[in-house]
Amino acid sequence: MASAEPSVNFNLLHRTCKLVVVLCFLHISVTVFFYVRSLDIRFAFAQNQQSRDATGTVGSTIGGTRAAEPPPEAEAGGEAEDEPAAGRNLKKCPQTSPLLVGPLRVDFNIPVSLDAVEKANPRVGPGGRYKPKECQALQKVAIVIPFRERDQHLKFWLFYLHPILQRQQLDYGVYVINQDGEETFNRAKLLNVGYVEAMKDYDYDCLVFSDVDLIPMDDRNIYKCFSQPRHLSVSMDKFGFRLPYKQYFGGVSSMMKDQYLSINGFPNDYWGWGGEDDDIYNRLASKGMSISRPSGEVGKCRMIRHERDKQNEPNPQRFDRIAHTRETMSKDGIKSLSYKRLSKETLPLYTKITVDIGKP
Ligand code: UDH
Ligand code: MN
Repeated sequence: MASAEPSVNFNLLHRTCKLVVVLCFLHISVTVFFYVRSLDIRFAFAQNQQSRDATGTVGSTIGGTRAAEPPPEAEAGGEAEDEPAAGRNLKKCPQTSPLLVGPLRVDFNIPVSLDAVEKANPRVGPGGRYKPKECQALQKVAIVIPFRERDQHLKFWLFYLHPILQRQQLDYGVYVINQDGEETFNRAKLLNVGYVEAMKDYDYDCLVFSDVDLIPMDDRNIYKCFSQPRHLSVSMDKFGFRLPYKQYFGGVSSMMKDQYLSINGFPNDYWGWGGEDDDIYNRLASKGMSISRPSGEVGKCRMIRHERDKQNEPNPQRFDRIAHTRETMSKDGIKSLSYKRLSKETLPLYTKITVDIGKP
């Protein structure tokens, strides 16, 4: 009878050991998972935040995406560092920037602070203005963002876009047009305000209109203008990386100043979500313009997931309105725009313009 006891103890010991081994294994797996994930995030940060040193070379902290090399158009002169490009007889920037790296990792789990974005982009001036100093930019681009209560999204936008836009060698400024008050949101009217306000600052020749929550996944998707109006967000994650329909013009688009003016800008009368992008498409089509687009590969982008905002419900009038663009476009547009500017803040990474645009 005495022999039963040690065997029970042995079984117990055996099971306890097994449990300990399983727990250890679980612990190691979890640790490895989070370690690999943090590597991923650090890599994404390094890749997207690569900066250029004073000589215009790409920094070497990039995570192996590109070797440091001086851009071919860089000047060897000893001019003052922050002297503007204009008036220095700089060579024109090349058609394709040598600083581009191609596909980018875009991740919205990284904590982002505006201070850190500011530090990572020392060449971006007040109001979110930048121009390359190694060459004369091919275009002067105003980037207009319609906005209300999306501060988290704006942080990500600034974090990702400033490094990309600098690598694209653009002379650019960022304009966040903030709709004041609680009335129904009006995206297209805010974009018209952006046009007027940006032109007061500088002789921009190209306008890029971007939602605050859309981030390109490839820096070869150049935020500039083309001989035809351009649709840039052609391959969004939320649509399974494809165009939802052929005429789709929402998200991010660009137009030369004269293209924009030739369609009388955008409609001011689309309150709430939807339809304004189709109206803009109709305006362009009615003037015989076609849409230029990057390839599906270069045009990949991510939208930061979100719920529908308050006061931006789908506009029930949108179908009726887009059926009559041709009749309404000459009356409703940039020529008939009216709004009240409440403030203009020249912040370190962008210009914030708060406006009263009225109500439906
Ligand atoms: N916007 C704001 N604040 C608002 C509303 C819109 O800043 O309150 C701007 C912002 O730039 C945004 C853009 O307008 O990116 C377009 O609005 P949206 O992002 O709401 O449009 P989207 O088509 O969303 O992405 C539709 C609602 C999705 C609901 C999904 C529920 N799962
Ligand atoms: Mn959105």
